[in-house]
Amino acid sequence: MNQFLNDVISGLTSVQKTLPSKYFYDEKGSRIFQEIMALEEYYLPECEVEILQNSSQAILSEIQSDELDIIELGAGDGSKTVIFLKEAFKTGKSLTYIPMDISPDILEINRELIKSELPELKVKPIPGDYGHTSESLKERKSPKLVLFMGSNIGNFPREKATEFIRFVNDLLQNGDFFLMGVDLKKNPHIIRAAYNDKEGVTKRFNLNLLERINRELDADFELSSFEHYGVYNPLSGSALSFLVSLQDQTVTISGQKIHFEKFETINTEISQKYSLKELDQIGAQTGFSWDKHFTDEKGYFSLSLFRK
Ligand code: AVJ
Repeated sequence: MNQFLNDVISGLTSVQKTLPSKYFYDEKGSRIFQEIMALEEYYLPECEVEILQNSSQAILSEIQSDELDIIELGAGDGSKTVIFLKEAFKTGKSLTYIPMDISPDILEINRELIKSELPELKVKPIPGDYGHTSESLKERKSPKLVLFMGSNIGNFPREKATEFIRFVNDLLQNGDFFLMGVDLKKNPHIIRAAYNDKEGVTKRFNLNLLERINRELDADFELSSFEHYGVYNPLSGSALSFLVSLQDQTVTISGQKIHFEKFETINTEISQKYSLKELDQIGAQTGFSWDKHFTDEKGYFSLSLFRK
């Protein structure tokens, strides 16, 4: 069974056509995402790095223990986490870093980076997705700190995000911690611009999803007849990305025909934004006893620490 094909067909035969954003990240998509992270308009990474540089010590001082397992969900290349790990190392705690990611390739890059910057740190990478690896996580002894950075939580709609945080809470014992990077509600113009960059990198990122379907699922999307559309709705706090069909057209995917009306849209991504108040509520709803927010100077982004 091909999960990718199933997900694509099921998304494109829904009344509102959708495609899951997790499929953005093939090799080419991951490279385009690196370009997004370097964009002037895409403020998220630099805010998170600022917080890591200024607040890692304060975050660590909340965690009183000589030993600590640091588990990172969706770890990626580890280039931001290493800032935190260096500070953690300085505290003299006995640390084990457990990066998890669906991509074994990125875990290899992560391993190299950590090895060169922190050669003495114990590292135990686990490849796989969150569901499959939760058992091995539960087995690890406390105290634990679970990291979920980069506002990856934003890719879940609100309800699913709460479900996910409850799932994380379930992996923890009383006294364990969860540190989550969250993009905050702010001037809507700034959020809108982050998903509508001048150079059109985000547009390429979106269109690569169709290109990937052409490559991997024997499809014939005509890329020039789809356009990128990004909006932010301050009422719901969601930034949404769409691909708009510029004409009435039929596409064939592994032998299956999918029809697009002129200006019909495919929703390709949600990037949900939160306020600190909403994060407090979510923390309480998902079984945490308290939370504390560490933000950048401008108040654009939060590293929120939750204690079970
Ligand atoms: C990696 C999910 C945090 O939603 O901001 C960037 C992905 N999409 N530009 C985000 C993304 C378009 C990003 N996350």
